[in-house]
Amino acid sequence: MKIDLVTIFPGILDGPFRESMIQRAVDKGLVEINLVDLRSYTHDRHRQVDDTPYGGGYGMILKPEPLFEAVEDLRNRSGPGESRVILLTPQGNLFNQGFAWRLAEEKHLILICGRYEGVDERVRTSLVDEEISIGDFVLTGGELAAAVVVDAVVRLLPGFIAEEASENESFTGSLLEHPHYTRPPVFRGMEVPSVLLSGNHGEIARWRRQQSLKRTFERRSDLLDQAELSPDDKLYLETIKNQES
Ligand code: 9D3
Repeated sequence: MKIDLVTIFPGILDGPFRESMIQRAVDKGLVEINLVDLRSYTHDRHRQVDDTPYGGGYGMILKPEPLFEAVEDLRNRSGPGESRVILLTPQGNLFNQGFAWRLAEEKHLILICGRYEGVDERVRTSLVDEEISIGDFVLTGGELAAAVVVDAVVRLLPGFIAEEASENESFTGSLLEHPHYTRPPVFRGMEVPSVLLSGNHGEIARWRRQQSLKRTFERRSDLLDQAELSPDDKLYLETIKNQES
């Protein structure tokens, strides 16, 4: 897979990818990541990438010319129809694990990091295939959102981690994790649940499943609607609900 990130602040994205597990994926040849400075696609003396909004108002808008030139240049380096152009914007579709799985199938992603008050509407309507937001909070630009998307997608690429670790986690349809413990068995008076020290693998699996169900019920009951629940699971959830009332 190839990922191009188009930004006016390549420095923001330099560190996150070079420091992390993502660099390991690059070293292994699973993915090629390019930081593309939007300013290198300007032709004027001031290397201007933004301008004031028509009709007046506050803030600046990313101009269409450098973005079109950048994306067209990057696209030409892949085969026809192989590139998917994505704009990071607060108005985009909410990113989730299913979205990440879908993007992990692509050959070439071109991620445009929005800045200022936004991008010229013609970029949206005739250059961009898809718009993504990473959540309902306000960032100063799309760079950190793009880093989140790249991180979530690259770890799904075949060869990144032991397959069993990722295959079981569609997240949609899954539960929150059970509690984890490691040594020591007693830390500042806080004990590890004795079942985990028992060596009884059937009991341990049952305890973990019930802890997952309890946690999901308490914190994210919305996830239970899509979860695959066995008759035992449903019985256990009933007993928790009855305890509450
Ligand atoms: C004051 C005007 N803002 C309304 C809330 C518009 C605005 C434009 C651009 C606010 C933030 C930004 C910069 N954010 C992004 O480019 C962005 C983002 C985000 O802010 N939250 C979640 N996901 C994303 S993806 C890109």
